[in-house]
Formats: sequence, structure tokens, C-alpha cells
Amino acid sequence: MSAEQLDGAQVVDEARPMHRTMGQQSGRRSWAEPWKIKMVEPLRMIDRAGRDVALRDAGYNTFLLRSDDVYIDLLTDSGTNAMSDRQWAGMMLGDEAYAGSRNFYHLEAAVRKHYGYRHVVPTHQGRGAEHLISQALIKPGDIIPGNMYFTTTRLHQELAGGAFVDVIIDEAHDPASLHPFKGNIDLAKLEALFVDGGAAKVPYVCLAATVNMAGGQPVSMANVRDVRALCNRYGVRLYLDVTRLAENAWFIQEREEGYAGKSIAEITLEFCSHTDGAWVSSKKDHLVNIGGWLAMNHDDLFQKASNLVVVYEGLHTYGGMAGRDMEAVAIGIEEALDDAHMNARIGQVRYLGELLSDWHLPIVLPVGGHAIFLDARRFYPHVAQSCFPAQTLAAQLYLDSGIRAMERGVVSAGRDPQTGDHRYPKLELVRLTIPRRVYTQAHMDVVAEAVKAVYDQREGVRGLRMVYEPEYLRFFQARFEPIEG
Ligand code: P61
Repeated sequence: MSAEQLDGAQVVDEARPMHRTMGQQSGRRSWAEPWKIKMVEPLRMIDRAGRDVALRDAGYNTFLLRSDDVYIDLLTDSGTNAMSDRQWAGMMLGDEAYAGSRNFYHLEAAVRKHYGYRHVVPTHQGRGAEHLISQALIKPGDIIPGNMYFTTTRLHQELAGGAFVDVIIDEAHDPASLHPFKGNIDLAKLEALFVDGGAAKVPYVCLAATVNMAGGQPVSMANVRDVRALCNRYGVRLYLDVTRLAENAWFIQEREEGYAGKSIAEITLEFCSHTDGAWVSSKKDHLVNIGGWLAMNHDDLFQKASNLVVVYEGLHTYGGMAGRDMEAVAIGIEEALDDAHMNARIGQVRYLGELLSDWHLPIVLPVGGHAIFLDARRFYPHVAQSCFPAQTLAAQLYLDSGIRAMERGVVSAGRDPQTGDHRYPKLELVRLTIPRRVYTQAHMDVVAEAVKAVYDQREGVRGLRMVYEPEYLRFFQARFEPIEG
């Protein structure tokens, strides 16, 4: 292009299609993130040969990669969020007293105001809270019904002597089902566990919103109301994993009759009002890098949990967090429930999902709150589940593009404690998890193109063989080798 052309801003190349914004391409006005960036962290991409070595050194397990060797990190949205300037300012107001830190009282007030529970016990992160509730309430031989297992939640229930029973609706196990609330509990499955004295063996029902392993799928308000009514009839308590409840509230606002005019904060509070208490990993919705809590209305659980916390976590007014961390969580709770934030959050995840589904790449539908889940069975129908198709797909994606994702299939499901066999879940997925307020739309475009490239190369791919398997939560540290062909 000549200098004259540059001066004359009117030059139009008739042969080239006109550029259009994302909004225009979808026939609407564009939206943008409700924040601007104040601090950046450079990204670097190592070359293909370097990625080959890094993956081999990591035993083909993306949890074992060094983050310096990763270009776009979609391993998790847990603790990987960008804090706001208000949260960073709050960090400077940390009261690091051993006992009675003022930041604890800010946290307690935020939980009471936005989740509505009377008592709050802080923990260092979600599994700290899961440990406390499991030890406090579960006896050997108990069963804990829930809407699909989560790895750490189920393990703590098993370590306490209980057995988890999945009572989620069948649609949740079908990646192609378009049910709007795939996280719902099947009331008939739940009641079948309660009848004939069964309820005596159920210390509580364990409800999660949204459901991580199902693809970030929501639970409807009608469902939590019905579950509550059923629990009341049989005298069973109902506890809730609120780790991604703000995202769940967004789906209720979008899809459930009567909620379009209610705010995320109002829906969140109403949802919790149907439950007896909750635990959380604040590392997700609450936009922090560390933190969690257990909250409840019953005094007996509060007494037990605030005694156990001093054994496993720290004093009951810090529970493993620094004062500054509690302040960041308290502020993060407010920010998490902001409608504009949540529109941008879900909008970004959905943007990536729409690209992939428009290109007919196999993903879990409807797109959930925190991630896109690739359906590894449909990527690699020629790889048997015993050869770990999702683990293989996550490895291939890293090799192609430096993008890190997470296996959520047979490796994550672990072994049945009774039989010792692999559990073979229906869902064999790879999770592309989007951290909050971290990546831009351009990053999403790069990710979409990488997934397409891996799909286009799917034919020659063989599976993996597990060569090291740790006893607990094996997916974090297991090692693999490629099956040669
Ligand atoms: C995640 F691969 N989630 O999604 P903690 N409840 C729920 C969670 O999603 C959750 C916890 C409780 C993680 C981190 C992680 O198999 C894995 O703060 C719904 O991580 O202790 C955590 O909270 C536990 C990754 C955990 C995993 C377990 O990436």
C-alpha cells in the first residue's frame, strides 16, 4: 500500500470481504468486558520440539507440565482468576491477628448477606471444607446422594466411611442432550434411597450448582425447591456446594420462568434459602487465588466444624487463610454476584462454545458456565476407553498449540474402592476451563482454531498406557506412555 493510499482513508479493496465485528456477524450489537486491564503478564509459546520434550517429561499428564511451558492455560478456573483493583487494595488491609481478625468478620458478613447462612467456618480451600463436613456428619456405612460425583467431594465422603450415590437426571450423562437444567436431581432416584428406612443412612443430600463433571450444567430453582420438600418429608438435611452458584444463578435468570427480572444476587440468595448450609471453593466464583469456607444454619454442625477446623486448618477465625486472603474473598463475593460481570463471564465461555459447535466439533451441549468440554469419545471413536481417549486428547492439544486442558474421563473417575476396577464413566471429556477476567476474545479464537486442528489430525492418534498410578486422586499425578502402533 502506498503512502498516498494510507493518507486517503477511503481506499477500499473491492475484492476483500468487509471486516465485521463479532456482534455484526451474529446480527446484533457487540458487547465488551466490563473492565479494563491495569497489569499484564507476558505469555510465551515454546516450539513444537520443546513441547514434545515437556509433554514426555510430564508423563503425558497436563497436571505435571510446568506452567512456563504452557501458552494458554485452560487447566482450571480454580485460583487462576484475575483479582480487581478493589481486591488488591483489600489485600493491603489484611489484619494478620491470630485470633479475631477483622477480615474474618467482613467475610462472615458477606456470606450472611449473600448466601444467607448464620454460621461461617473459614477453610484454606474447598476440600478443607469438604473434609470438615464429611468428618462431622458421615458415619461408616452411610450413603450420600448427590448430583454427579466430584473428585475431592467423593473422596472425602469415602474417607469418612460413606459411599456416594449418583442421583442426577439421566440426561446429564448424555453429552448431546439439550436439557436446560442437566444438573437437576432425579427425585425418583433420590426417594428410592429414602424409602423403607433408607433415610436413616443418609446424613445429608449433597447438591452442587453448577455441576462441574457434567459440563458446568445448572440446577433449576424448581428442582432445589422439590429436593428440599422431599428431604423435609424424610427428615434429611440438604447441603450445597456453592463453588459456582453465581454461574448457576445466571442460567436460572436466562432459562427459568419468573427469574428474568431478578438479579444474580437475588437468585443466589433464594437458592440457598432452600438448603441447610453450603461449602465453597472460593477459588472459582469469588475471583481469588485461594480460600474457602463452610457455612450452615444448624448449631450442632457449627460446633463440630469449628472444633475440627482447629485440628486440620487453623483457628476458627482464619481456617488456613491469611487475613488479607479473607478480605479478598469478602470483596470477591460482591463482585461475583454482579450481573455485568456474570454476563461477560458466561458470554466469553459461550463465544468459544458457539465457534466450536458451529464448526461441528464434538462438545458437551448446552455449553455450561465455566468451561467447554470436548467429547473425546467422538474425537477418537477408534481409541478404547481403557486407552484413555480424553487423556490422549488433552496431550494432543498441548502438542499442537501449547494449550493446556484437563482430562475428565476414566482417569479422573478413579477406581471403585470395593472392586478395585477402573470406573468407566459415560462421559469421557476434556475440559477447556476459562479463568475469570484473564483471557480475551482473541485468545478464544486461537483456542478454537487449535481444537479444530487437533480434530482434523484425529485419525492417526492412538491412546496411552498408564505407567504410574498414585493411590488418591490419581489424575493429578499419574504418568502415561504412548501406545505405539
Ligand atoms: C477444578 F482436577 N475444583 O474444577 P478446592 N467443589 C467443586 C470444585 O470444582 C472443586 C472443589 C469442590 C477444581 C480444582 C480441582 O479433580 C480435581 O478449592 C465443585 O480445589 O479444594 C474444585 O475445591 C474443591 C481440580 C479439584 C481437579 C479436583 O479445577
